[in-house]
Amino acid sequence: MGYKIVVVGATGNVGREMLNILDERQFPVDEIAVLASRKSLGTEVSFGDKTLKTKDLATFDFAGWDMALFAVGSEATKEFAPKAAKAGCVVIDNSSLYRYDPEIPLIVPEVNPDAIMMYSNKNIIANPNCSTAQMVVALKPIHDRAKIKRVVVSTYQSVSGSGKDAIDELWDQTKGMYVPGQEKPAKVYPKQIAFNVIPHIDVFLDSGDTKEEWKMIVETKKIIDPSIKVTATCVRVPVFVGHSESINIETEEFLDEDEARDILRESPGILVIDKREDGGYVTPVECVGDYATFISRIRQDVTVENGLNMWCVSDNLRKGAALNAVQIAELLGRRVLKKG
Ligand code: 2RA
Repeated sequence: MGYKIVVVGATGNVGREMLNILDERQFPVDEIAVLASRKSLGTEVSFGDKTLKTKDLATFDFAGWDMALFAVGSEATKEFAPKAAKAGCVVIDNSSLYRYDPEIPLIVPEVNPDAIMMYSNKNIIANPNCSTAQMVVALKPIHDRAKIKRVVVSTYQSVSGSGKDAIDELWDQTKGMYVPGQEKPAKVYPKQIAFNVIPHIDVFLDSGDTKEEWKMIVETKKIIDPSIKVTATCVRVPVFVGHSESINIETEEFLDEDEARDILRESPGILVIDKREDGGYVTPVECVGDYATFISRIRQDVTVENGLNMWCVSDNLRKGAALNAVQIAELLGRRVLKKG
């Protein structure tokens, strides 16, 4: 016996990855429905060796369905997630809409699985921002061992985080020869992204942080520990898939780099590739399609009493979105619904 599962936003990058991962992990599916907006109605999507035709989100009846993985923007989520939840279908939402609601659990299964029991408050579970997900997987083992006081993170985020148009924009800009100083037409981003980096993701806040930076701060506190101080600088880079992060950590207790490396090696969801030689570290092109949060460049930060530096890379469409959502569905099945 399995689950009746709905994927909402099945034609987007994340929705398609959700279907791929449900199949790859042989999630116990009794029945699946793939939904899209009216403009994408009838589009065919793959689910393993099957081809599914998308149905209309606007008219879909969620009654009798077990779980709905939402991979649409906040507007559509705001309209349809409550309908699904009210019909008894547990919503696992990838948008930012519910992440900061104190009654709604924000979950990374390797980090705070017990929070799943809060789902019944509103029948909704929130998936974290992609840049947060990989970071908290890396932070949690260190926090458990030496209690993290402060995190300084710089991100190098791929364009797939902005969606298909951004991938097309980077591709278009890199197709022609690059002439230094010759600006290429930019639509998705405020400046050229090819051969460039842009220190601006999402909107600017009064604090001077961007909303992407604010998300990493607030979500890390909600998922791991509100006492952790976090400061972030989020940067868009000309990479198609795969977010990278330079993470500096200050802990209450001293933790040497070798012990930190051993702890991380033994921790769920993490692959440590860390050799002090050419190529002894992970780069974004190597993480694409993988489930792991890769960690390299683990070393002491000797400028403070108890400091560590590390490099963290993960597929932002997978651990950063679709994989984490499917892992939440697996956790919900194991702990709560118990079918399959
Ligand atoms: C980005 N984290 O990378 C944001 C949303 N996916 O653009």
